[in-house]
Amino acid sequence: MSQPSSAPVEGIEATPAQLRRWSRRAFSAWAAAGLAGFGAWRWLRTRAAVDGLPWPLRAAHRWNERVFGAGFSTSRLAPEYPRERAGEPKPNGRYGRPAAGSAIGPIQAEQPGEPLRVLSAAEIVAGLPRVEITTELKCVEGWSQIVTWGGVSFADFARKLGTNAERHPYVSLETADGTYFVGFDMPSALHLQTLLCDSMNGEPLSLNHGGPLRLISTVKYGIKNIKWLGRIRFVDERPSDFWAEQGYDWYAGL
Ligand SMILES: Nc1nc2c(c(=O)[nH]1)N[C@H]1C(S)=C(S)[C@@H](COP(=O)(O)O)O[C@H]1N2
Ligand SMILES: [Mo]
Repeated sequence: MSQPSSAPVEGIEATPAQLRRWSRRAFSAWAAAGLAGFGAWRWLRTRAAVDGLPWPLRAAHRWNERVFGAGFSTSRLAPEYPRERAGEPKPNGRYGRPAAGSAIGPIQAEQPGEPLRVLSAAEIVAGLPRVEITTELKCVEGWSQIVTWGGVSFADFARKLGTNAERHPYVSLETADGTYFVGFDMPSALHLQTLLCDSMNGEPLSLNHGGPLRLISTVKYGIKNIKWLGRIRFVDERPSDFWAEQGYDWYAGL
C-alpha cells in the first residue's frame, strides 16, 4: 500500500518529498564527510612515522603525556584501602622471570658519569624508611586487585645514591636478562606511591610476583610495575619500553 506523495508520513512532520530532499542532503553531507575522512586518513597514512606511528598519532600521544603531565603532582595520591581488602593479584606476565631455583643476582644501578653500583635487594632498601600502602593494581587487560605492598620509596632510593640521580628526566628499569624493560618519566618515578617493593600482603615478595624486588607505582598501569628488577638506569633520553614497542602508550599513566 503506497501513500499519496503529499501526505505526511505517520509520526513524522514531513511529506515524503521533504524526506527525500533531506535524505539527499544528508547523503551529500555524509559523502563529503566520508571523502574528507578518506583524505584525512590518506594524509595520516602518508605522514612520516615517528617511533613507528604516523606523527600526528605520535603527537596525540605526546599531547596526552603533556596534558596529564601538567596536572601531575608527585604528591597527589591514589586512594588507599583498608588492609583487610587486600588480596593476591593474579600472577600476570612472565617476561624476564628467572628460572625457579636459579640464583638471583644483585641489581645494577647506573647513571651517566657515575660508576656502576651493584646492590642486593637488601642493600637497596637498607637504611630507608619502610613504606606500606594498600592500593589497587590495575592491569590494561581490564582486571584490578587491591594489594598491600611494602618496600621503600623510589625517590628515597634515588636520593640515597647521593649523586643527583633524580635530576635525569627518565629512568629505565629492566629485568636481569633484559627481556622486560619499562621506561619511567622522572615525576612518576619520584611519586610518593612509587615503591621499590620487597613485600606483598605482609609476606616477602614471592618469585611469582617479582621477588626479590619489583617496582610498584599507583600512577601507572600494571605493565609498568616491573617484576624481577635487575637494572635501574637514570638516563637523559626517553628509554624504550616493552609494551610501548608493541604499540601501547609509552606513558601508560593512570
Ligand atoms: N618482568 C615483568 N614484569 C611485569 C610483567 C612481565 O611480564 N614481566 N607483567 C606486568 C603486568 S602486565 C602486570 S598486570 C603486573 C602483574 O603483577 P602480578 O603478576 O604481581 O599480579 O606485572 C607487570 N610486571
Ligand atoms: Mo597487566
